[in-house]
Amino acid sequence: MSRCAKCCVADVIYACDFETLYSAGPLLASEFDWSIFIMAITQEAVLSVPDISCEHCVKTINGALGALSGIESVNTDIPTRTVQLRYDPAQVSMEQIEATLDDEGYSVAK
Ligand SMILES: [Cu+2]
Repeated sequence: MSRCAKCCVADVIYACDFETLYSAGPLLASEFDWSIFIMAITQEAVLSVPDISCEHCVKTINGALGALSGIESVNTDIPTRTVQLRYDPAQVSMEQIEATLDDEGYSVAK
């Protein structure tokens, strides 16, 4: 599903609940909870990576994905062999994420 830029902006405004913010009166940028904004512009994904087996894998994956710009958070889990991540699709694509994992020797199960 691809959405136009206007839809994305509208989504962010809606998700940040700017209506409530405006009715609450002036607010300094330092007082605004920017995590809401980050949650609104980023996407969450859970990737199944069957080759995750140990702490070394966790370090490698977290390091490689964490180095990409647009990756907000990475959480690699050994028991479930999954990589949970939050990323900004405007900065990094799922193709780039999968290619990075591939370069490290991990393929994503479909
Ligand atoms: Cu390992």
